[in-house]
Amino acid sequence: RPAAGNRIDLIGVPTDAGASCRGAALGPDDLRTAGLAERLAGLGYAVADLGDINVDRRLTAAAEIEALAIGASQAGYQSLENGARPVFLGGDHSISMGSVAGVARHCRDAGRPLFVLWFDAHGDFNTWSTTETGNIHGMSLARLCGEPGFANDAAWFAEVDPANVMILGARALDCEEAQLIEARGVQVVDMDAVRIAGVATPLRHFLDRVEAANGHLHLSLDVDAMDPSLAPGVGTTVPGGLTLAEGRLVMEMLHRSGRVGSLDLVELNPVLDRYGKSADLMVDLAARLFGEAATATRLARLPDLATA
Ligand code: 4U7
Ligand code: MN
Ligand code: MN
Ligand code: MN
Repeated sequence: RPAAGNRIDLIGVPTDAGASCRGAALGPDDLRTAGLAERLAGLGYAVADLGDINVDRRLTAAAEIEALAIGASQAGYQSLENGARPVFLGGDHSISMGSVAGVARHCRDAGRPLFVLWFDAHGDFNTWSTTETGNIHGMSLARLCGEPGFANDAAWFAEVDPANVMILGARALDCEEAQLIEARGVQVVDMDAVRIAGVATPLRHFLDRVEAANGHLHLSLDVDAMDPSLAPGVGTTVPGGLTLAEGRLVMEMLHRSGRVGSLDLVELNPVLDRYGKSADLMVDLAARLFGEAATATRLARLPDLATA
């Protein structure tokens, strides 16, 4: 059996019940077709594809999301308890209500602080009282951070401390959503900040905090953080996103930190994609996150972590 830390579990969570546009339910198979497992195995990991979490498609959207959240939370918790790193394949971003809750449960039981990097064009910090669309994928981070109005008193659920969350790549926050994010003290590195200071400096500060706390870092990668010219296969494109170089730099810094213990790959909509472009990009970013192309020369060029 390979050493702990060297095992990756792929967990498919095929749903688009959280979005207004259908198609993200096909995401897990599209990521498989793009060769995700093989690419990670090629880096030396023992990759186990645990298949998809199944759900009754006759449920209402909210009930489907809840059922999948329970399944994702339990599968992720089990994967971490087994010493593997769970990679959740979405599905729209509502799946993170379950995936991150399971990771949070593991961290609570293990006595380790959880940090979340929410890589996204959006804040996903709406609640049932602030939402302008009613789409549940726009509420996942709010729910995880303990906003009221969600059924969070279940055993599968655990909260995330908003002070330990950084949203990176934001450029489409709704008005009330932005107020709530600020009130809760979630750090936002939006695209204006990226244009001014780059991705490396804010990320370095965040990673220094994770390191100092001996924390577990979860990356929730919504591919719409990337520029739509690179990732056309998303239901909610917003112009002015991260470049390929910026996306890769983020992944390489995360890899070098050695702190990423779990990952969501979400919001891929194969129906809207062009010749697998967005799926390929997600596989590329995931591979970088797990150390592809991480030569000593390249890593030496990355901005220093205070603790490195
Ligand atoms: B995603 C939105 F109004 N804020 O709440 C909403 F702009 O997971 C978008 O980040 C949510 O893609 C986007 O519906 C959710 C909208
Ligand atoms: Mn752990
Ligand atoms: Mn999102
Ligand atoms: Mn988004």
